[in-house]
Amino acid sequence: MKASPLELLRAMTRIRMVEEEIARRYPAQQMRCPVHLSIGQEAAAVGVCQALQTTDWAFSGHRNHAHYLAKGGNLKAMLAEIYGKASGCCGGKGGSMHLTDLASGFIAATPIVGSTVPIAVGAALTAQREGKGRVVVVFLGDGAMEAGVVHESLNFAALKSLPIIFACENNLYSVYSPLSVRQPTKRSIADVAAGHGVTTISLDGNDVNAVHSKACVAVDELRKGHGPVFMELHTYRWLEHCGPSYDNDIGYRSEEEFQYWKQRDPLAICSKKLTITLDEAAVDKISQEIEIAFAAAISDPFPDPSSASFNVYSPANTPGALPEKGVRTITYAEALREAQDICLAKHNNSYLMGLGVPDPKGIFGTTSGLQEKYGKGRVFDIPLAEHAMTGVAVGSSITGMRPILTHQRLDFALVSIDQIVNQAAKWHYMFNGLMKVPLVIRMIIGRGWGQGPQHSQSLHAWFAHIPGLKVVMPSTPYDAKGLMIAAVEEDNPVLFLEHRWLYGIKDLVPESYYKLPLEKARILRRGSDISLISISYMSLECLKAAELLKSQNVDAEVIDLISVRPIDIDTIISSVSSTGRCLVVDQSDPICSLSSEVITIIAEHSFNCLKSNPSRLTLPPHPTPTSHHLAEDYYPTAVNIAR
Ligand SMILES: Cc1ncc(C[n+]2csc(CCOP(=O)(O)OP(=O)(O)O)c2C)c(N)n1
Ligand SMILES: [Mg+2]
Repeated sequence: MKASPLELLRAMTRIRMVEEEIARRYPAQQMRCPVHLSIGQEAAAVGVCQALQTTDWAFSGHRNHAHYLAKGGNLKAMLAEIYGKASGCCGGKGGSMHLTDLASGFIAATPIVGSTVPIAVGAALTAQREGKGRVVVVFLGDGAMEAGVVHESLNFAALKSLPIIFACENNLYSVYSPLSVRQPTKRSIADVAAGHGVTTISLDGNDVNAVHSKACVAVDELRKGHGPVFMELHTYRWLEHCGPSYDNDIGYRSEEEFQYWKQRDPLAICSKKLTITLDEAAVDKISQEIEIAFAAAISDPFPDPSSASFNVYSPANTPGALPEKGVRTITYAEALREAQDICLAKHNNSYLMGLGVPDPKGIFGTTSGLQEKYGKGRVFDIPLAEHAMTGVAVGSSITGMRPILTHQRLDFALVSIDQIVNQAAKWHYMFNGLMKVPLVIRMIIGRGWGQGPQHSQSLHAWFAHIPGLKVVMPSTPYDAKGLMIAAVEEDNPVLFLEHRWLYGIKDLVPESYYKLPLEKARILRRGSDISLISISYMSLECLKAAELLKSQNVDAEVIDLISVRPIDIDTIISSVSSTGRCLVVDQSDPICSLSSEVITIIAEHSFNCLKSNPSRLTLPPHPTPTSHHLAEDYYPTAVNIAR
C-alpha cells in the first residue's frame, strides 16, 4: 500500500522520538535488558513496512524496535516489555530483543544473528501454500549476511519462488567490526544475494521515498507469485551498538564518517526532498502518546513470579481409547510409514520433508510412496541445508503448518542445533504462549557396519536437557505408530529418535488411527527381583537378558521408558520400589546421561527401598570406533546385561 510522504515522515519521526526517549530514560536502570537502537536507520523500517498490509508478516532480529513500530506494533506493549512488565507483549519473558505483535503482523524478532531468516522463509512457505497473496518481510543486518544459514535460506526461497523480501540494513558494522574486516571489499552484499538467483535491489536506505517506492513494486511482484526480493539498504546507526549512548569517541569509527552519515539523516532528507514538515500539533500528539506509554509501562505491575514457569509447553493432547492390537503384523518401518500416511491424509496442513524422503529407498522404507500419494508440494526432498530447513520447519509451524522433518542420521541434525535449541524449544515460552511449534523432527540413530564416530550417536540426553523439547524413542512397531501420530498432532516440538536396528522388528499393529501418550513408560515384562530400565533398541536387549536371567532363577522387570523428556518418574519409582534393585541400560555415553537422570530419580525417591546400589550399563566413554574389530565390545548386549 503506497503511503503519502507525510505519513512516511510521521512514522519515522515517531520511531525517532520513541527511541530518543528510551535513550534518555535508560540510565535510570528501570529498563533492565539490552536495547539496540535504530536511530539513523528509520527510513529502512518505514519505507518497507509501509508497503505492507496488516495481514502481511514481518520478522526481525536484535535491532527490531523500528521494524515493530513501523509494522504497527503496539507501543505500550513494547515499552512494558522492555520494562519487564506483565502487560508487555511477551509478559516480560522476551524483553527488547523478542518483540511480537500478532495483530499487526509483526510475528517476531529473535536476536541470534541470522537465525530468524529461515524462520521467515518458513512463514513464506505457509503464505505460498495459503495462496492468498500474503507477503513476508525479514529484516537482517550486514553481519547476518556472513551467516551460512542466511545463504541456505536465500537458496531455498529462490528455489521455491517464495513471497519474501529480505530487507538487509547495511549499516557497515557488526558491533565494532567494520564491513572491511569481515567481507571482501570488492564484493557487494547485493551481488552475493544475486548469486542465489534472487531479484536484488541496492539503494540508499536513508531515502525513505526511494525505499518505499521500491518496496511497493517488490510487494506487487511478490503478490503475483514472483519472488523473492533482496533489498540492500545502505544506512548507518548513530548510537552505540547496544545501549543509549554516543560512542564515537572510543575509536572504532572515524568522526568524519560519522558526520557524513549524520548529514544524511533520513528525517532531514525526507523533509528536504519532498519539502514537507510535520507541524507542531502532529509532533505534540506523538509526544503525548509516548509520555502516556512510558507512564503506563512504569506503573504497570511486574508479572507474578509464578508465571516464570508458564508456557514451557503447549498443553499436551490426550489420546483417546486404544484400539485392539488386531491380527496384522508389520515392521517398525512400515508402522512409521503408515502413521505418516494417516497424518498426511488427516491434516491438510501437515507436510513431510528431508534429504532423501522421496528417493527410491524412502528412508529405510519409512517414507516410500508418500510423494506419489500426496504430491511434491507435501512430501519433498530438501537442499543439503539442515540448519535453514529446520528454521523453515519452525517458521511454517508457528504460522499454522505441521511439518515432519527427517534426518537420515541424528549426527546430521547437529548442524541445526541453533534452530532446535534456541528457536523451536523456546518460541512458545519466550513469546509467552502466543505461538505454538507443532513440529516433528525424526532422527535416525545409526549402528553397526562401520557407522563410526559421526553416523551413530544417540544424543537423546542432550536434547532432553532443553526445556520446551519433547524427546521420544519408541522400541516397538505398535508404539512407533501410535507415538508418531501423537507427535504430529502435538503442539510442541517433538524429537522422534529411531534406532536403525529397529526397522525390521515385527509386531501386531492396529490398522486404524490411534495415538499413544508421549510421556508414558511401558512395562515390557513384569518381574520381582530387579528392574532393567532402558529405552529404544536397548529395551529389546533387556528383554532378551530377562530371558537369560530366568534360567538363573532371576525374575527381571523390564521397563521401556519410551520418552526421555518428559520422563515417566512414577513408573521408575514404582518398579524400583517393588524390586529394590535396578540396572539402567543406555546406548549413550555415561556422563550427564539418561542413566545419570534415572539413577538420580531413584536416589531421590526410592532410596529407602534399595537392596543394592543402582547401577548402569552404557557405552564406553569414547566415540564410536569404525573398525568392527574395535566396535565389537562397544555396544551392550543381552549377555552383558544379564551378567
Ligand atoms: C550468532 C550470533 N553471534 C553473535 C551475536 C552477538 N551479536 C549481536 S548483534 C551482532 C552484530 C550484528 O551485526 P549486523 O547483522 O550487521 O546488525 P546490526 O547490529 O549492525 O544492526 C552480534 C555479533 C549474536 N547475537 N548471534
Ligand atoms: Mg550492521
